[in-house]
Amino acid sequence: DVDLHSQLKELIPEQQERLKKLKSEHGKVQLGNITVDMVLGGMRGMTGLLWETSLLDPEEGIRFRGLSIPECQKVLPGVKPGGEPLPEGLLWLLLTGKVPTKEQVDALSKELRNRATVPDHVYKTIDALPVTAHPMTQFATGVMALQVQSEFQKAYEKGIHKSKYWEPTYEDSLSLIAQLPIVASYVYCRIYKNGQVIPVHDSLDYGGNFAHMLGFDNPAMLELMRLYVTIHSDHEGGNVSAHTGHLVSDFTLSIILLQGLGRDMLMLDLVASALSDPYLSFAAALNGLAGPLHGLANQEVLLWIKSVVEECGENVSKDHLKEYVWKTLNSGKVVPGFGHGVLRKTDPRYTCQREFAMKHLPDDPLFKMVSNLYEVVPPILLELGKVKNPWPNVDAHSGVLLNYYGLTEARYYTVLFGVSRSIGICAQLIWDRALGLALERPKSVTMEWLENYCKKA
Ligand code: NMX
Ligand code: MLT
Repeated sequence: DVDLHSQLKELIPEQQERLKKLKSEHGKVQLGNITVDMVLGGMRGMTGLLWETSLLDPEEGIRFRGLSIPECQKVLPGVKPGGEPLPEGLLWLLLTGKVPTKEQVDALSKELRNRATVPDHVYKTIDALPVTAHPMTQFATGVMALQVQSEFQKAYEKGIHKSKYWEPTYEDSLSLIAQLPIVASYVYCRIYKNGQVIPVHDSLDYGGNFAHMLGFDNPAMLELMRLYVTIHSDHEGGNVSAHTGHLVSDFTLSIILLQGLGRDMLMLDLVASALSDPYLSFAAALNGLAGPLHGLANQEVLLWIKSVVEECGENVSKDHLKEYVWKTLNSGKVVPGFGHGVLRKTDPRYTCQREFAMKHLPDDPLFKMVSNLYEVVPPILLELGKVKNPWPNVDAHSGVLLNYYGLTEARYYTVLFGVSRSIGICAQLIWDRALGLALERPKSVTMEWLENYCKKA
């Protein structure tokens, strides 16, 4: 069967049974002890979420439905045999747990193209913002404006039965994933190309089409975009954006654009209400991704590298690089692209981008600098004595690849991350609804509560 929806329909009852069994047979099994350090340390190391689509191992990195990145590169269909994986194939894998055939992926590419239309009011909403607004602000605002179309919201208002929640969530999710490259490329063209937008191509795949709409038709850049979207799609459930999307699907976060009294005004309206639709949830996730310790780090890395070039030139020596790293640290800043909340080794997403660079741009001076940073930064971070993971993460590498193919506008990079992340967040959101996962509401305590508790412990 080439239809993703029918595959999912078949799978859902067996997974619902599986969860029921897990709850009834093992509901009381303990998963670990919570320490005060964990409460004070951003819940690091605390197992507290169910996330079906991917799992992160601290040493080995991410596995999508059990498959590592090199395995995905091997088994997921590409445009040509041996090519980079098509993100649609990954979406299929995340949703069904099965590796799709090329035929299934082609059908999904077509379905996404068919859903790729954006109503006019979305552009007008974005246009109400100053062109100088950060690309992530423009992008998230566009996503909020898309929400007007939500099938889930309409169905909920009509009184849909909870057993059917997953169906309009599926509809919204696929439409949202399909629409995002259009909104994202609109933002790009608005800011950097005087508003000259490029329409959706009528036969290209998802990643290829996105690169095309940004104005890039070099086949290597199209391959890079397929790889980029695939590896940025999902990183289990506890990272800031995925967790926000999952959590906020229990709360409505709406940005309302008011165009009254002759001036534009942006107002943030936080309404507590269960079951926010995929548009609302994903807009919230984007706002989390826009933080510099999370998705914005890809922008920060390239800007940092460019500041090195400005000060020391492209062929900076390792000793000079060391000095620059220390200067960054001594001015109270982080070295962007290094470290991680869970990983304790080099991020395999970094490694596969490094392999891409060695194949396609081995002599690029900025790639050489990234390679030198790989040698120079970890020992310095270790010397600080507090950094738990001195190794590079995904963001340490992505910018120089994009820059090489002409996508040089670093402030835009997190939008690319955002488009990619929709695939993981939406896939899990469909399962959240299919499995009827509980509203998330952990307990918080005060310092006084902790002090009293510890006195008695
Ligand atoms: N440069 C300088 N200091 C660092 C770095 C770094 N790259 N990484 C960690 N530290 C510091 C951290 O700020 C903390 O200092 P303090 O106790 O003074 O607050 C200390 O080391 C311990 O932090 P960790 O437990 O190692 O890291 P944590 O889990 O808190 O944070 C990151 C993880 C990713 C936020 C952190 O490593 C970081 O700030 N890295 C740079 C930004 C970055 O690359 N973010 C992208 C992550 C990937 N993504 O796309 O989301
Ligand atoms: C991510 O891709 O979400 C980042 O690596 C951050 C994380 O996993 O915490």
